[in-house]
Amino acid sequence: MKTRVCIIGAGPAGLLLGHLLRAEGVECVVIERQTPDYILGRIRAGVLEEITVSLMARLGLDARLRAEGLPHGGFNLADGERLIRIDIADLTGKQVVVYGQTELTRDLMAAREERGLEVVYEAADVALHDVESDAPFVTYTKDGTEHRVDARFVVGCDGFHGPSRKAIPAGVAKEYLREYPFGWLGILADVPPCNHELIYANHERGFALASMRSESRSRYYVDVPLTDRVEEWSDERLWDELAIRLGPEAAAHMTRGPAIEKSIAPLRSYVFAPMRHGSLLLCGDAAHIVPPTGAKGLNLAASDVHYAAEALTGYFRRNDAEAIAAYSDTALARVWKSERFSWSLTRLMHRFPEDGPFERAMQVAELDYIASSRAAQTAIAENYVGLPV
Ligand code: RFL
Ligand code: PHB
Repeated sequence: MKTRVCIIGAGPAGLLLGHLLRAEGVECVVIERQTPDYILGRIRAGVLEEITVSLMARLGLDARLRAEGLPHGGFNLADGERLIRIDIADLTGKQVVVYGQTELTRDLMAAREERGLEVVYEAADVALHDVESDAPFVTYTKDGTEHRVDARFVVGCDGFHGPSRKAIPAGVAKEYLREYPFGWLGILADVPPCNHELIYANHERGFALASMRSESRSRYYVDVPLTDRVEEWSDERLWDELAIRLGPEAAAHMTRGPAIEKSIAPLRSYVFAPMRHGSLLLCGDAAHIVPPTGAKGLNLAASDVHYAAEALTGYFRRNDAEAIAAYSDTALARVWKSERFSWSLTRLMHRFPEDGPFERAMQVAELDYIASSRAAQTAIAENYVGLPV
């Protein structure tokens, strides 16, 4: 098969990019290892920035998002008894939308046929070839047959474990990594949320987050040592722990219920640079990971895709290669700012095992400052709602 852009991975980044290119008349195909059901079974991000919402709107695929998404004009930082509300609407004039990654992906998947976006699911042994040349190609096997896709560009949207990043030689790349000494244990349950806005809590027993997917579906997290296994956390133990860490006010409004999903995700900060090598561009988790504190992962994937779509459209419609050449620098400038925000909010809201009284005093001082300063709240709100693209 011959096409202009071969996209690897049909997560949110790959599907968004595919739809944006199709909307501009740029021929492309998406190659994905898993089945649609497998992808929709993954419970991940829940908070959308304006960039993500606006890309869905530009595609005209935002009907359900508008109808079912919950606009949030604020969120809360809790520290012991204290609750600091960050009024993002008042401080920035913008808001975020609570709408699950699963639902966003479902909307993008559902529009494939109508928009003529070709996605090959269950493609095994995906491999990239000749990415340094102007004629790269991708091979894969499906149903026992080997296939080859020739393209002008390959875009790696294949997440942290995909093959795309590995196709860039170590000699030209640099990796930045920070691992955290805990993971987030998440629970999804069909119970109403304990609060109408998100609460990020720093308790002496550890971090907790109260989030949601809808008025009747809640998502909660606590941080746990990396050695903990999900089986050690019965629903009851987890609800008890959430009630303690989120504080008496939230606990009083918390409805318990059986877990629909429960899993532990490790936390890391990771950046791979450059995000382009020859004819290969990387987008989303394929190039970077943020800890979930701040809800940046999916939104960063969306901003990468925005830059990549602009660059590829410019190349095919106006014969303009400049934005392709600048793609890595453009995307990384925003990536690093989100990395910084996610890292600093993680630092502020978690109890690190190596921390002593000094580090705790620094957290208290920073939270005091945030509570009393509109400037500090604005800085947080501006980052939370999403920096401009
Ligand atoms: P994805 O969603 O990982 O999609 C990548 C796609 O590539 C496919 N793939 C391959 N395809 C072909 N051949 C191969 N060899 C392939 N290898 C992989 C995969 O099957 C998949 O379909 O990356 P993308 O599109 O860049 O989107 C990024 C977001 O998914 C990610 O940033 C966020 O979900 C991160 N994240 C969270 N972000 C938040 O903002 N809030 C959260 O609560 C949150 N929770 C999470 C998360 C990420 C997690 N991971 C990756 C372990 C929880 C988890 C468990
Ligand atoms: C979620 O609802 O899954 C969620 C919300 C906010 C975060 C992380 C995860 O910062």
